[in-house]
Amino acid sequence: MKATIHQSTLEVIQGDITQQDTEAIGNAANSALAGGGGVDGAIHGAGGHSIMSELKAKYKGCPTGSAVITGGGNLKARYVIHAVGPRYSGSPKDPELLSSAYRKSLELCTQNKISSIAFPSISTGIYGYPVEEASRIALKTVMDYLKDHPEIKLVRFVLFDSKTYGVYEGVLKELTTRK
Ligand code: AR6
Repeated sequence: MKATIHQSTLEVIQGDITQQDTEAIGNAANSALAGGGGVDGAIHGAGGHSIMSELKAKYKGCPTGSAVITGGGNLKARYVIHAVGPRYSGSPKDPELLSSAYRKSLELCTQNKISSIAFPSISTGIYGYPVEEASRIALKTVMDYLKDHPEIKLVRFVLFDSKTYGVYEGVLKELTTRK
């Protein structure tokens, strides 16, 4: 499903983030930037060792709610933006931190003149964030950013499984048909 947000496109699809040809892809990383399972493992696996080498050379970790950028190694995408979402705890800080992880990623796009990015569903796997709540935060944060940042032409959410895709699609419909 696609929606137009001001001058930009916001899209949700079911698929594999490692196969996306957007200029950047987002990663759901941990604050040690140490690699791991889930989408992080898939991105490092497909992108090759240069991504971890660059992370180690340039950054000493990344706080939760923030993001760092590297090249994309063997991926089609030229850049990977490693965002660190919160481990779900039920605290009022969870939504703030999740929103901030997306916003900081988008700010890195603006700073690096990246006009298209694909995101996975940050925090909703190993970190246990309930998908509907997380999808609302993710989509709202992106929509708010796109309103002020027409330089970003495309944001695509790439959901791995059909259940998560269905939730994102439903929430995007709701957010874009509301007056
Ligand atoms: N493409 C798109 N989405 C994917 C892919 C893929 N190839 N593979 C998995 N997903 P998770 P988190 C989905 O657990 O909850 C790592 O160990 C997955 O189905 O990858 O933020 C890190 O190093 C789920 O919907 O990320 C951290 O330690 C979503 O991606 C920790 O996990 C996010 O699930 C981060 O946990």
